[in-house]
Amino acid sequence: MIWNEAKECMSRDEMRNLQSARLVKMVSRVYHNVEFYRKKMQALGIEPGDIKGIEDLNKLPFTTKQDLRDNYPFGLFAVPKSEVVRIHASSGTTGKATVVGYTRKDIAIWQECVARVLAMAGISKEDRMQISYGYGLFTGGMGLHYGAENLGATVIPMSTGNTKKQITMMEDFECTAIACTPSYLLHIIDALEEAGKLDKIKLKTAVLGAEPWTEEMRNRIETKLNITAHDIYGLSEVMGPGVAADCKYHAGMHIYEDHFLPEVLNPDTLEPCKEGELGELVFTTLTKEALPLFRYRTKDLTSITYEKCQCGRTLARISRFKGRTDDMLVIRGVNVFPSQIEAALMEMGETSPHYLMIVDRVNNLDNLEVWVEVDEAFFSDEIRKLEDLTKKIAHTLQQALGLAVKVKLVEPKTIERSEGKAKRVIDKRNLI
Ligand code: DLL
Repeated sequence: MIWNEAKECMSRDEMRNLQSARLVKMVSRVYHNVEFYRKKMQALGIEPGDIKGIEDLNKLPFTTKQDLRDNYPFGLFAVPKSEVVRIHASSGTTGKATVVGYTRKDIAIWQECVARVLAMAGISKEDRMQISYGYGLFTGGMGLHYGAENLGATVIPMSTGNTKKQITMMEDFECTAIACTPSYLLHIIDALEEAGKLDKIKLKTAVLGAEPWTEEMRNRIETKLNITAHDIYGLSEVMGPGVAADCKYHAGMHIYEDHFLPEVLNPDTLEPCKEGELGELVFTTLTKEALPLFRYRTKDLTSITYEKCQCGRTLARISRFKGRTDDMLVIRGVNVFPSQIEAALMEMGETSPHYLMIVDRVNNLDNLEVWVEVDEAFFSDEIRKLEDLTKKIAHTLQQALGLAVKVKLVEPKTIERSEGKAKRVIDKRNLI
C-alpha cells in the first residue's frame, strides 16, 4: 500500500520544485531563529536570499554531531521552548548526549513517515504490532509506536527485554508484526526455538533497523520465521525511525525526500558522489520546526539512486549501509567493516549469526580475532570437525577481507546478546 501517493510517486521535477520551495522557506526561518546557523552563514558570506532552490544547497554549511553537543541542550532549537512538545536524546558512547526536540507539527510528520513505512511493509489496521524497541529517550520505541497507531494497527508497547514475556504476548495476542533491532529478533528466534514455539506464532512482518544488518541476515530471519522482514532507517538528529525504509522489492530504502533532502558525498573531499557510488549520507531537513538541520553529516556510508522503483515510488533509494565512517576499522592498513564479516558468515551458512570481532595490538602488529558461535554438536563431535570448520571460516574471512583472521569457534550463547543495538567489535587497541 502507498500511504501518500501524491508525495511518494510524484515526478522528479515536481519533487525538486517541492524541495526547493521548502528549502528556501526553511533557510530563512533558520537564519532568523538560530544564532549558530546565522553566524555560520555570515562567516561564509551568504544570506537567505542566496538560496533560491536545491541547486544552491552546496552553499550551506555542514552540521556535525559535535555541533549539537557544543550547543547542548537546546542551542540549535529554532522555536521558543514553549512550542516544544517532546524531547528525545541519544547517548552515544562518548561525550554529552545529543538532544532533539519536536513541535506538535514535527510529531505529526514523524507519525506520518512511520505510518508510510509500515504501509509500505504491507502492515494495516488489521495487524497487531509488537513494538520491541526501547521506549524512553531513544527514538525507536515511541517512534514506531505512534506511527503504528497512526496507521490504525493495534500496538503492543513491549519495549525491550524480558524475552520470555515478549514470546508469551506474541503467542497470546497473536501478533502479526514486530518492530525491533535485527539482533534482538535473532535472540527472540533462539528463545522461540528453545521453547519449541516457532510454529505457534502468527508473525507475518518484521520492521527491523537501528543497526546495520545484511541481506544474508534478512534471509535467515525470513526463513526461520516464515515472514517478510523490512529495513527501516532513521537517526535521532534528523527525526528518528522513518527517514527511509524498503518496499516489498527490497531494492534499497526509499527516502521520504519531501521532508529530508539527501546528498551522498565523498567523506574526504565532500564532493557529491555519482549515483551508485559509495559515500557519506548527508541530510537537510525540509519541514522540521524545532530542530531544523542544514547538511547533517550522518557518517553512514551508502549509495543513492534516483531511478523509479518497481513499486511505483519515485523517491530516491539508498543501498544497504556498508557501515559508518566511524565504525570502519583499519587493521594493518586494510579497511574492515563488521558487515563484511556478517555477510561472509551468513553466506557460508554453517554457523550461527552471532559473532564478535576482537582487535588487538601485539608487538606493534594489529590482530583480528573473530569469535563465531557454532552448534553445540561441533564440540561433542571429533575435534577434527571443529578444526576443519575453523580453517574454513578463517579462509572465507581472509578471502572476504583481504586480511588474515584468527577464528575462534565458541559454544552457543557465549557472545553477549543485545536487546537493543548489538555490539560487534571490541577494539582493545583503543584501550592500550
Ligand atoms: O537508531 C533510530 C531508529 C530506531 C532507526 C528504530 C530505525 C529503527 P539513533 O540511535 O540516533 O537512531 O542511531 C542512528 O543508527 O546513523 C545508523 O548508523 C544506524 N541505523 C539506524 N537504522 C539503520 C538501518 C535510531 N536500518 C544510527 N541500517 C544511524 C543500518 C542503521 N544502520
